Amino acid sequence: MIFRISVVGDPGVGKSTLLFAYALEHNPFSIPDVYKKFFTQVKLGDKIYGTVISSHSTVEGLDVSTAADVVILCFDVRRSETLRSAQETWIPAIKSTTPSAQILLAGLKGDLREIYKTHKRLYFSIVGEKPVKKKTARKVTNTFGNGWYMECCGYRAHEVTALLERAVKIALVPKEKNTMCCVM
Ligand SMILES: Nc1nc2c(ncn2[C@@H]2O[C@H](COP(=O)(O)OP(=O)(O)OP(=O)(O)O)[C@@H](O)[C@H]2O)c(=O)[nH]1
Ligand SMILES: [Mg+2]
Repeated sequence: MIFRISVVGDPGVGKSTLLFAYALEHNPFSIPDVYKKFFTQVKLGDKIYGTVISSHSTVEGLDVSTAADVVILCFDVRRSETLRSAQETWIPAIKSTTPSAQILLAGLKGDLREIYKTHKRLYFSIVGEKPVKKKTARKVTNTFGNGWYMECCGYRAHEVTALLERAVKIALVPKEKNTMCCVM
């Protein structure tokens, strides 16, 4: 069985960095085209799942041909407008083009939240707004009803791996069962 995972979100939220980090960690001897589509193997326990990962920065890039089992919908925790865009633009587009896809919301650049905690004034002077609250992001998951939200920093291989593994775990369970039993 081969799963299809699509990593989507506004330009600049960190999708390519995330995929490059994953590819480098797990396929260090190949140079996959993380900017479009690549094949990888995701290991869960003693099982290996073939997975095709694609990436899109505009909703126009989504259509039936790009249908995914799981869409990792990314936003930048530093830029609240990217979460708004996830809610107002991406979720409706995913629902209309690939209604069978399950959505996992991902807050990228999680390291910046830590910088905010330790260097509030400096962070403010550079970014000009507080990081998006986790609870605000979780509320957005109500739009698609499963409560799945994860944060990750694209520079930390273990966090990137955890995100991709989570997506494959979601793909393993049919949508109807996932909505009946919400795991987080
Ligand atoms: N601090 C921090 N910066 C990041 C992280 N991930 C990506 N960036 C930076 O954010 C910028 C955009 O990252 P990309 O990975 O190119 O973003 P993208 O979503 O692929 O952008 P498009 O291809 O334009 O859609 C780059 O300057 C990255 O170095 C992260 O986890 N933490
Ligand atoms: Mg990119």
